Amino acid sequence: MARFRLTYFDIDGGRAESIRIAFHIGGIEFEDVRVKGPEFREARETFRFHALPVLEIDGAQVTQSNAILRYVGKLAGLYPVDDLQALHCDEAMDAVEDLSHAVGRTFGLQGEAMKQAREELVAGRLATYVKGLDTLLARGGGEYVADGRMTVADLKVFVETRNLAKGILDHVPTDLVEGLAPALAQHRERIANDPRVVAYYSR
Ligand SMILES: N[C@@H](CCC(=O)N[C@@H](CS)C(=O)NCC(=O)O)C(=O)O
Repeated sequence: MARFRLTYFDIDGGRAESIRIAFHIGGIEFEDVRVKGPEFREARETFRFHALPVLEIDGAQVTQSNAILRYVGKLAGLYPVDDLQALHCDEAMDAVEDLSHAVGRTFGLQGEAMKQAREELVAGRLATYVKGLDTLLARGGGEYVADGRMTVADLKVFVETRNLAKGILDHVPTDLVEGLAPALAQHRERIANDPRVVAYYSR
């Protein structure tokens, strides 16, 4: 097996979290490099697109969280072989990326500007994406996004819906998902309680 080194910020969430969980579930050894802000700023230009996550495979750098997640998902048996199910997986993963970008645009704002931006976000893009993800879950049969089992798409959706419920985003109600899409909130609990995910968090 190749030597894997995954670099991301030292947070329990974000764009690398589903990749870390997938590595763990697959029993694939990897170096889990967690950087803090100043370290990132110092090393920023060494990363191809000056952003994280970055995966090094035998020293060669690859970027883009969904591309990496798909790759690790294939290695870990968490990505569908069937092309249509794979498409359904990709759709959910890319939708979560859109949602992350929308939330990311409100970072760094202060006071009233932050409040206004977050309220608009909650009523607009967040509501649209939470409801949209709910329809993807319904299409997958209600329990999982695709393939009738837990895949990397479920991990990615779970990390995002859990993030929304943590209370770390000012002006975003922690029960937003429950209110708009109860089945998606149940999905978050289903994935959180999956023994493989429980094992990751209790490692
Ligand atoms: N399309 C990229 C986006 C990567 C990205 O924006 N990463 C953020 C952290 S989640 C970052 O490194 N931000 C720091 C910066 O841009 O200075 C991906 O999916 O990996």
